[in-house]
Amino acid sequence: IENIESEERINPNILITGTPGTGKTTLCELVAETTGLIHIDVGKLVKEKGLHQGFDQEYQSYIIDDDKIIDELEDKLLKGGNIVDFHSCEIFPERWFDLVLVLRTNNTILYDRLETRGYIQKKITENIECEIFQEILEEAKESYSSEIVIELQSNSLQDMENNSIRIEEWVKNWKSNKIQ
Ligand code: DAT
Repeated sequence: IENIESEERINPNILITGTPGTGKTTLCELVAETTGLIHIDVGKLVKEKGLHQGFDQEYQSYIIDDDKIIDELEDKLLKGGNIVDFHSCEIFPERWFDLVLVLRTNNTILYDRLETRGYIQKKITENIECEIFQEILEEAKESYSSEIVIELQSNSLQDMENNSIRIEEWVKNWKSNKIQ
């Protein structure tokens, strides 16, 4: 597949981004089931396929390799039909995505989720600050056209359900607009 542009894709690509713990993976799995979009968990791929330049002991996280990630995903994304899950959004080419959703979670709720996950204090603090300063939302607004960037609350299971239904509707509309 060479150079299939957004207009030529039959299925859309969605990016779900947000601070770790906001619920990206859980939401993506749900949406993948209801829409048939393929869930790409970039964090998992970084680990499994070694798309990094080593592990940062201090921050307890991988130093990601942007170029390796892009190379790994390019063919799939050009084809369309993916829901991509990653805590950063500026590394991807803008043309890949038709919709960019930024999940947001209340600080105390997020704190509990990260603590349950067993993160070290430094990593919890770093991520809570990232959420307070809405770093990922700003990053998304800087990296993509404002019409396709949407902020979604992800505090409760009800939020998750609502978000999933909303995305499912969006995918249906996107596809029917293609056919017309
Ligand atoms: P992420 O992929 O953004 O790191 P996750 O999907 O792994 O986040 O979710 C982290 C934890 O929080 C996990 O135990 C599921 C739970 N969770 C996610 N979204 C939620 C929501 N909207 N309401 C309640 N719990 C949620």
